[in-house]
Amino acid sequence: MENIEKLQKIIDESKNIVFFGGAGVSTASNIPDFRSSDGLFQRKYPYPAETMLSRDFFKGHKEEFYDFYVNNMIYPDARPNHAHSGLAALEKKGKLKAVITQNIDGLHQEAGSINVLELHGSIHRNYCTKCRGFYPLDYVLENLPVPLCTCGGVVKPDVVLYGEGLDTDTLDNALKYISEAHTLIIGGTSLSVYPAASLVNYFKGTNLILINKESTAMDRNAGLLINDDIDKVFKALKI
Ligand code: CNA
Repeated sequence: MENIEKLQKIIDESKNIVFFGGAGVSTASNIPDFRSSDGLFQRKYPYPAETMLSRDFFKGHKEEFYDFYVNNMIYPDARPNHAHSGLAALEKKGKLKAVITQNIDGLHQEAGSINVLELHGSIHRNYCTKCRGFYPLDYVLENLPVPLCTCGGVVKPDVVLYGEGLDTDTLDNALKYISEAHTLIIGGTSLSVYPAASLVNYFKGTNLILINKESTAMDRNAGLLINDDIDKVFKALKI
């Protein structure tokens, strides 16, 4: 409770908050993360999850890729939780300047957040590898095992696969928001996927807050460390 009061005070007094988050933000929405004890990386598949979500695997095994991707990364019934809605409310109040996320689930936007920088893309955007035409998620789900464009090209999710680079404009923008922030809240990320995780090193503001159920490499740098469920933490805040 003491930590929540401290966080509440920081939020009340901050005018330039930026949030940097990961898969742990959506576990309370029933989307498993990668590295928790019940995360995707603990399950048994024909190949490691990182292999099945790689650029090379997409190129060489499209049907297996889509089977794995649709069954493990797509949760059409997932709804935003208190963390998503709390961040959207902070933006509306003019306190939060950006949500920078490694998530691909679109739940921040569904909760009402406007300025969302998706470092790893989104399941909701899909494009034809031949003519670059864009398709929504429904099109992919309705055209399995391998969705094809009307031009005959293969449709690929606009998601950064292992082995692919991040969009440089999104990275630059994220870096700008973090380096100008007064308060940085890092939540629900193991901070182990690069280059995304290195962005937090550009923070030079006053309050570095870390919210995670487990420990991370950044714990010692945090001014306020909250080892708890981020959904519970945001539920307890008055925004
Ligand atoms: P990760 O490496 O799986 O780490 C998740 C972190 O969140 C861990 O440190 C957990 O301890 C922590 N955590 C889990 N649940 C909670 C909770 N309720 N409250 C607080 N902390 C919690 O995931 P990262 O995001 O760090 O790694 C980046 C990958 C995961 C990105 O490339 C994503 O695309 C990818 N991913 C995204 C989703 C999604 O979009 N929802 C789901 C699974 C994986």
